Amino acid sequence: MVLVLCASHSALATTIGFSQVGSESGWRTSFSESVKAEAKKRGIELKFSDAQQKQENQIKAVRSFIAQGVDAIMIAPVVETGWKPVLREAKRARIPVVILDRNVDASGDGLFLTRIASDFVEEGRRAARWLMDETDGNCRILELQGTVGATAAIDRMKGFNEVIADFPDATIVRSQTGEFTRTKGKEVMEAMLKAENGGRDICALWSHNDEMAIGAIQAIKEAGLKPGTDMLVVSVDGVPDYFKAMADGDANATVELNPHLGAPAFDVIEAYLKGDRKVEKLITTTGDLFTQATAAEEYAKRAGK
Ligand code: GYE
Repeated sequence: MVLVLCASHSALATTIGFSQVGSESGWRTSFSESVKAEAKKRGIELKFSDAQQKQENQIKAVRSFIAQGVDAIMIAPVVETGWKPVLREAKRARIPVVILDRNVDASGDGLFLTRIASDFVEEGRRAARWLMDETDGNCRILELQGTVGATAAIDRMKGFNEVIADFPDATIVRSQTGEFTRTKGKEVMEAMLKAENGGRDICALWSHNDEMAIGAIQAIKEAGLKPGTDMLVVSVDGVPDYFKAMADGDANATVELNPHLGAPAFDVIEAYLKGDRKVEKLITTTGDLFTQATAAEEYAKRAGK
């Protein structure tokens, strides 16, 4: 499905195609909304395509953007692999491509202008450091992974594991994908709890995003445990619903992820189209870790937006 969101009538308007992963999480929805709002503000004609978490839909969308002769293409890829052929097609058509959020395994091939993303490895490290502090490095952990093959899942796992490797009494006892969604997070958590004696000997849940953690919190409650107390919950994103869960005592910590990737992406594209060829290959954003201590006030700030 390709939707034209902002049809500017000016002949000089820039037309940009944006292939988005889907709407699997609150963070993703904020990201899409912020790109649409920013395009509107700048008078950019944005062709927005929701891939419903399927790379094949993304590749089709990108081909259709190329066929329509857009001025630039932005891709927020589902997974890292399998991008080179379509990126080569865009290059042949001389359409600049900007990668947003997760990565593609085509760095160094000159197939895209730049990538704008946060440092997912560092997010995993921050989550782990908080948990190791909180538990003195003694913790049996359940892990909910994001989408298999997605940079956000690969790198968060890497960063987290790197930190806990220094703590012999910290172990990940079970790790499964919850595909970054609330429904799957709950379902997989139910199964993991069942397999782990109802979760009685589990000290924490480490979830690759807030959405799965929120689903899992429900599963923990249904198993008769108190999330946030009997089992600590740490994740990434910082969506309003998770701040609410922290304020209610059901969750403990999250590393915030900036969803406002539209403005820097449009800046790069507009500069490039004006002839500026000095573009950095990677533009990173970083977020802080938040805990229950400030959750209520942070929720009030975010819920009002
Ligand atoms: O954390 C999650 C989303 O790719 C970093 O994808 C992103 C992740 C984000 O669905 O909520």
